[in-house]
Amino acid sequence: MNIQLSASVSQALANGDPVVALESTIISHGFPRPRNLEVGKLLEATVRQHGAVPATIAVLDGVAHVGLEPDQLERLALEDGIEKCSARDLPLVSAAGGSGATTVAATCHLAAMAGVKVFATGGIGGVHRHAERTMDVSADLRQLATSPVVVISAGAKSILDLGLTLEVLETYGVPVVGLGCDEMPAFYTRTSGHFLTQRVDDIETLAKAVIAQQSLGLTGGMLVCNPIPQEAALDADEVEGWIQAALAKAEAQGIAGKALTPFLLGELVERSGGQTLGANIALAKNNAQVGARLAVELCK
Ligand code: PSU
Ligand code: MN
Repeated sequence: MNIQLSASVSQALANGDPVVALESTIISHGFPRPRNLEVGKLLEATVRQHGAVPATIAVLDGVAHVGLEPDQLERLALEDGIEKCSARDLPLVSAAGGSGATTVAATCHLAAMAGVKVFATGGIGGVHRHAERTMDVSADLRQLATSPVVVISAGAKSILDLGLTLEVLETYGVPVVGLGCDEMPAFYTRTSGHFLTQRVDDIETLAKAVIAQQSLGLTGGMLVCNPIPQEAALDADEVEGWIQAALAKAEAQGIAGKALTPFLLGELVERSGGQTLGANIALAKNNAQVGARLAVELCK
């Protein structure tokens, strides 16, 4: 078997109890060691505190795991050679017996296969700036259109073109809903200037929308935009400065493809003198909390 559920996830699903998927690229490629292990544990603890079972998803020695034991989470955070896996990388990493961290796309796919309906992350991948030239559009968007999973995010970093990202999500028929907000949040900031067409203000209404999506025969996922808590938000102009510098360096070094997003994330940490890390933890925790509350509501 190439996919394995942890004992706690398998039991929760069998009992109809709430489960929240968590991605692992945020751990392996999003945070420096050993902070990344603390973040992985914190997100799992947050999900538990709010009444759901966490299912961190990753590939270890060729097996796709939905739910990790503490020693497996530690391997993921601390081991060298953990590959960033989007959905298309899963077959090859699995066949080679390799280990990989799953992106939003790969996590959505594996969560859906296991029967997990809610997934909390930090930010999704999307349409990169100048995609009209590079055609760099994250597979996260296509997977959101395919896998029946609700993704709780703080929007997307403005290393991307958020306007074009919303256009592609519209084309793919993915519902995008602001949780208590009218604009697509830009990860570190609560606003972006890009307005959403749907908003909900409470988890009960969000859960009703998820159930309606299924009963209307709409087969894909949903993107929930949950802005970073006010007290953790960063200054938009300062963030834009770091992003411009990071993008210029990537262009100068010819960084493209799957290496681009991790490169830009690393540059932001460095250029902000680590300021981005605190914000990133705050928003990811906030999303884990919302994910758990939604999963609980959906089980009622
Ligand atoms: N954006 C972030 N943090 C992240 C990622 C994106 O702010 O950790 C990761 C997620 O795992 C996301 C992936 O699914 O990068 C997108 O990569 P790409 O653009 O190569 O599809
Ligand atoms: Mn890409």
